Amino acid sequence: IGVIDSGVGGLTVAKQIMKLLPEETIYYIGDTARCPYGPRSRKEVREFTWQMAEALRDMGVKMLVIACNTATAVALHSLQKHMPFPVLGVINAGARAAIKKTKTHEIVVLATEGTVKSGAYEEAVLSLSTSSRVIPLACPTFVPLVESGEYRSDFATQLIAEGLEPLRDERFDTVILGCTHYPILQKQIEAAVGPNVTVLSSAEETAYDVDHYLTYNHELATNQAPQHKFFATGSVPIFRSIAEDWLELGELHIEKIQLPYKK
Ligand code: I24
Ligand code: DGL
Repeated sequence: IGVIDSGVGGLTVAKQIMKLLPEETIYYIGDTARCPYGPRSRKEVREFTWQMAEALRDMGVKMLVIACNTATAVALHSLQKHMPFPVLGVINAGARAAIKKTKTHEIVVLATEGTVKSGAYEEAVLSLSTSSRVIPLACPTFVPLVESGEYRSDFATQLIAEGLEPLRDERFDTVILGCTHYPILQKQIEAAVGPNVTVLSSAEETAYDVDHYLTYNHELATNQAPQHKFFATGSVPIFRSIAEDWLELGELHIEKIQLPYKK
């Protein structure tokens, strides 16, 4: 299974897939040299995402998961049309889970600026449930907060409260974490929105989608010792320290990759 992301954040999605489907082999590309995608133009994000998909196509994956919400928002449909294997994104999975959960049909989506501007979550939610209302909120301080490593501090609690301030007068019962990094902040976001609101991670829902797809198509792997491979466009040692800390699988196979990729 190929997994692509703007950097290391998509490891939240990769981890959920590994947990649910431990016999699958993951090939992960993180475009760490050009991360973050959140503030970039649609054109750039689409081009970079295509380069990663083409690299994994040339490596022979059986399906592709776009772990990055920003990349899903702008590149999912074109990749689904042109790649020779199924392509899943993180947005539909999160939207579907929210529809199942909500009672009031008022759903908040927290995401990067790029994802919010694209309107992709509204589109996904409304295509499943026309009676739902989506309240999108860009939280541009959250990715830098996670990447600063200070996400457990009092400062973090305060920054999260400030970021969610625009929701003060809104009514909603469900929140979608529409960005790879936000599951790291899940506990604090839950505390900020209170006990009557369900907070859903697109990362976890995407793993269920992958499972359903492979089960239904009888394409599940049976490999007791899968040899995952990780590729980063930027520094391998930095990628290694974050990935090994996060995945807790011991020493990982990590290579530097150049995009566009030459076989
Ligand atoms: N978390 C993320 N990105 C980082 C980070 C982090 N540094 C500390 N932590 N850095 O994303 C991004 C900077 N780039 C520079 C170029 O090379 C790649 C990295 C979220 C990770 C989600 C799995 C905090 C941190 C960590 C380990 C696990 C989780 C985590 F160090 F939040
Ligand atoms: N991976 C991105 C997302 O899920 C967050 C980091 C970035 O902006 O590149 O939207």
